[in-house]
Amino acid sequence: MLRANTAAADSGMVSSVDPEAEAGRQDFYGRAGAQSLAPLWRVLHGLVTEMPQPGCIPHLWKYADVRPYLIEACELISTKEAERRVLVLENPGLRGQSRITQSMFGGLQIILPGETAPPHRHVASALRFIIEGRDAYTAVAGERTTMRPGDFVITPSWTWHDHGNESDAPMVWLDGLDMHIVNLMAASFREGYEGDRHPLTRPEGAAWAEAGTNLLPVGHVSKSQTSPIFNYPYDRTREALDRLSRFREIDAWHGHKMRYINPVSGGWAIPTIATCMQLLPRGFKSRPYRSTDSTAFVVVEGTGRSVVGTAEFEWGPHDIFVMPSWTTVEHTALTDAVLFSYSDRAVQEKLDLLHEEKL
Ligand code: GTQ
Ligand code: FE2
Repeated sequence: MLRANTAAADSGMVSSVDPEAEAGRQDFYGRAGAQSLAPLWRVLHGLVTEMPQPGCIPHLWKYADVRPYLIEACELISTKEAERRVLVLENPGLRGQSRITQSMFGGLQIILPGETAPPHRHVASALRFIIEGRDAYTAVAGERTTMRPGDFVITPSWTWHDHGNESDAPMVWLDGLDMHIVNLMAASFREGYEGDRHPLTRPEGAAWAEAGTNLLPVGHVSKSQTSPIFNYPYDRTREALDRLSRFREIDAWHGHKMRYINPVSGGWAIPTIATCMQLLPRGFKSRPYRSTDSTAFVVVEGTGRSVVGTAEFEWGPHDIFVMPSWTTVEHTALTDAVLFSYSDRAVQEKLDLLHEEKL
C-alpha cells in the first residue's frame, strides 16, 4: 500500500490536486501534521486505487535451483536451533517481507531422517503441501499423520504441532501460512511447548475415520471453522481428478479443478486460505483468466507453460510459481499436468471482495 502510494505520488496520480497550488498549502500541512492530521486529498487515489496494485510480481522458482540450498541449509543449522528449517519463498516484488504474495507466506521446509521439529502453536493457520520424500509425520492436536508427496495437510489455528522424520530420506514440503492476514489485524499469539514432542492422544487415522468418508459421528460438534480432516491424501485427490476427467466437460479456464472443502460446512478447508487441485490434460490450453486473489501454484505432475502477465514460465514437477492479483494467466499442458494452488480467496469471498474475469 505504501509502495503504491509513493509510486503514485511520484507520478502525480494520487489525486486531482493542482501541484502549483500546493506551494501555498505547505505551511498548513506542516501545522496540521504537528496535530497528527494529514490531508486526504494528497493521497486519496493511492489509497482507493482504480484497480488492484499488487506488490507481488509473477515469479517462478525452479525446484532444481532451490533444492541445493535446502540441502546446504541442513549442514548449517539444526531443526532444534531453527525451530523450523525453512527457506522463505520471497516474492521479488516484496523483498524482505516473507511474502510469496501480498497476503500469503510461502516457504520450503526440510527435515532429515532422525530429526524432529519441536511443538508449538500459533493463531496463524498453516497448510503443508508435500513435495519430496515420504513417511515423515506431522502431529496436530495429539494425532499424527504420515505424509506422502501430493498430500495436503492442515495445521488449524492454535493447535499444537510438531514434525518428525522417521523415514530414511529427507522430506520437503511447502508451508503456506496466513500470518500476514493475522498480523494485519494484530491478532497473533504464539506459544512454545517444553519437550521434543507433544503427547499423542488419538490414534493415527482418527480424524479421517470421523470425517473422511462423508460420515460424521452422531453428536459431532465442530470446534472451529477449519476442516476436521487434516490430511487430504494425494491418491484420493488424484483418483477423483482422473475420474472427473472421464465424464465431465472440461472448464475452459481452469481445466478440471477441485476445491478442498471442510466436509462439515462445504466451505474452504481452511477459513483463511483457499486451496485447490487442478488437472490440465495433455494439450489443454486454458483461456485467459484473472482474479483478485494472488495465487501460488505448485506443480505436482507433468510439464507445461504458463503466461502470467508479461512473464512466461516453463514448469515441471515441484516448481512453484505466482500469479499476482488481476494479472492474466494462461496455462498450456504439454503432458497431463496437476497443479496445487493456494490463495486468500477464502477471505475475499467472505468479505465480498473477490473479482474475477474470464476472457
Ligand atoms: O512448521 O510450524 O514455514 O510455524 C512457518 C511457521 C512453518 C511450522 C513455517 C511455522 C511453521
Ligand atoms: Fe507452526
